[in-house]
Amino acid sequence: MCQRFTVLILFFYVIRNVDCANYVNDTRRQVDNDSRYRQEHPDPRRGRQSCDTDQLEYRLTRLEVQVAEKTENLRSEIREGNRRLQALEYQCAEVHTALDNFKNEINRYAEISQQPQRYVNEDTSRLERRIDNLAKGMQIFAAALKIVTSDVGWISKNISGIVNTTGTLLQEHQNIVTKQFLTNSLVDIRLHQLYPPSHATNYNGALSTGELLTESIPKNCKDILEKGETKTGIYLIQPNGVSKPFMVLCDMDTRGGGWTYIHNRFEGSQDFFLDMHNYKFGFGNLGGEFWLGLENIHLLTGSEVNELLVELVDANDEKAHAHYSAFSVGSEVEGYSLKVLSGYTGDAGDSLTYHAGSRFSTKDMDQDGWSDGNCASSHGGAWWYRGCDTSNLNGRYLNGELPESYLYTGMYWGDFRGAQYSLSQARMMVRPRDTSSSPIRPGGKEIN
Ligand SMILES: [Ca+2]
Repeated sequence: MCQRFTVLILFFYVIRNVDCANYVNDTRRQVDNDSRYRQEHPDPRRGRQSCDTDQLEYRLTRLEVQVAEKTENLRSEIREGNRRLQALEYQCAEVHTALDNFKNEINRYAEISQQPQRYVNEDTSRLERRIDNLAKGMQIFAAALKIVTSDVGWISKNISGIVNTTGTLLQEHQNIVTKQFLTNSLVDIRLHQLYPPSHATNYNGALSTGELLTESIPKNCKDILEKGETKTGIYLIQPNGVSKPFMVLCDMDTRGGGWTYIHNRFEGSQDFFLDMHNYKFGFGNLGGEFWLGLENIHLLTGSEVNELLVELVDANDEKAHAHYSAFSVGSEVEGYSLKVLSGYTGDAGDSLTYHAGSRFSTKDMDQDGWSDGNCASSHGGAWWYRGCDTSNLNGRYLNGELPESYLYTGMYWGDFRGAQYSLSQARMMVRPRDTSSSPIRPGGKEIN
């Protein structure tokens, strides 16, 4: 049993090491080749570069996610190995105890056999046979203990090896392409497209002042749509007053298009039970599930009034939406509050206005209106909590009806399927409000 377990550990250890080493080397080769190819073969068709960089971003983002998954798998195996090692050590302790019991029994029988006068009626030969059997049993146990001890030694050695390899892998991980590196590279590439080498002086100047960038890079997805880009996808934007552009996912198809995603969930692969640091700067993958980040959401919505579109899908693929004609998130100083929210229309029900004006709370930062606790930590999510109910699209991805004990903990929208239900898909998108629309009156209702 112990030997089979050791072989199993070794097998996983070897397979994982080969996988991870190959993956790191492949990734490096891929990035080096792409970089070398671009240098040696500049593409005269500038229009295609944007498409290529999108593909590069998508591919590298996927690779980054895969490395993270492999690393996590390796960590899980180490934890499992440690758990099994502890179980084995416990079994060894039990064997030791059994051996001690055998020794005591043998000593007792030996004592009896040396005092025949007290046990004159005992069958001496029967006692001797039992003693012989016990002695054989002891030998078997001793042999088994030797094997177990050897196995424990092997497992300990293997776990040490896995720990060392994991350390090496994590060091290697630092050296491969990261999402931040990728984003910065894409920004540089696109700036290079906007300002070719013949305008190097302007290009460099623009980087330091941001003036030329602000003029040339779209402010949001609606701006991109109005410039003629009608394809849903990832684009570079730079809202007013922002020094550094960033990437966003644009929806150019829904309800007129021009929507900038701030939240997207559809499969549960991304953990959303994260701290304020993650919610501030964003997490996930623009090509998959993600939270854009409170800072970016504030930059997008803080200086002009935006619409908010919330689209929901339940486990039976039934859809619903909630549209708010005015939405704005405050600054960090304001607790990234749900500063403006009004003008609900839709068929999902209004499960957000209840929270209007509330600050954003995470499991490590309680800014909610519940004085006895933290809604974000007790309900497994992060949201603009006033109280702990009505909605939380950052709750746990549990997909479907929930037992009563899971009330309020799923990814839910109270007026659509209730709080004892976790939706299958949810996305939130913003778009600058049409300036020809009616102004917003304090208190949330529109002036007609
Ligand atoms: Ca509280």
